[in-house]
Amino acid sequence: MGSVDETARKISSMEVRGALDIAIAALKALETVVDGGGRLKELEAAGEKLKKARPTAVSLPNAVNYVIYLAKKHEPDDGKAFKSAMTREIHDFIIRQENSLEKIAEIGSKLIEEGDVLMTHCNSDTVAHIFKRAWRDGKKFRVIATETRPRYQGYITSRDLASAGIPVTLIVDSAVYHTIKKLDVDKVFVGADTVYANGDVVNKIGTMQVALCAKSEGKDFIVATESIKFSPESIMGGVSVIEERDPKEVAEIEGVRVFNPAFDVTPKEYVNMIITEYGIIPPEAAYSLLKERFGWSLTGE
Ligand code: RUB
Repeated sequence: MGSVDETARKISSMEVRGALDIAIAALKALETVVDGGGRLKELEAAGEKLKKARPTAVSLPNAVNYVIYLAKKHEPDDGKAFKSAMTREIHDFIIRQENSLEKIAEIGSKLIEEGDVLMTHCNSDTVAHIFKRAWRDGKKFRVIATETRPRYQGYITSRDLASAGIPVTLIVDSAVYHTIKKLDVDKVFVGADTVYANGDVVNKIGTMQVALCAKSEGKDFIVATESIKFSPESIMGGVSVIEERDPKEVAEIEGVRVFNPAFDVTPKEYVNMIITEYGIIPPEAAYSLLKERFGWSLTGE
């Protein structure tokens, strides 16, 4: 289980971060279990470890649960058949996730217009793919990236976009409202860690503040997410555990308590649209997408 332990450690410590990358890393770790001759029992044990690595992004349990579903399907197969079927199916699932990223980039890039001023919060690979695709297509625009305290994922976004040639302006998180007005932001794009069946979106702490500012100024607030981040449990009212990280990430001041939540929930009323690999949907359509795409997990198999 070396690779499983190592992957769980990297996810917890945020060496691997971002909801899609977390899911893909978990899938690759489960592939190594299959490779080492592991079957349903071993995959279940590995899956539990991986799920515990970080609590909020539903892409992680969704990825693990899908592999367990496949393992149950193939459990009657003999060792060799099990291994080859599981290897192929997990591999195909990873490829589908990577293709989803490209599809969302293609769909989302069409929403960007010449001369746009765009804003983003945190670091979403999905959003970065949209921006880079639009830039490659020849559109000229600029991006405002929030710093994203306390882990500064905005630096990753800024460097990534700048290296693709996209003009980027970095701001502190508290400058969002002023900047939307002063620099005339047209649209806000963010990623997601979890999307609930009612259309509410869980993403990096501060996302809701950005959404409030966007709504107050009448700007589009757009969420870009692969369907692996939709939460089947939320159909029955289940909600994500909002991760609270080490206070030391924020500050160490004697006699002062620090509260360090890593995510927040943006209610659907603040979300204009969700871009998925199946197309653009209004947040209210999250339930239908879940029923259509997560049938395998909703049957209780
Ligand atoms: C990352 C974050 C990202 C989503 C989507 O938080 O909130 O917006 O995970 O990312 P953290 P992606 O840095 O705490 O993991 O589009 O890359 O899946």
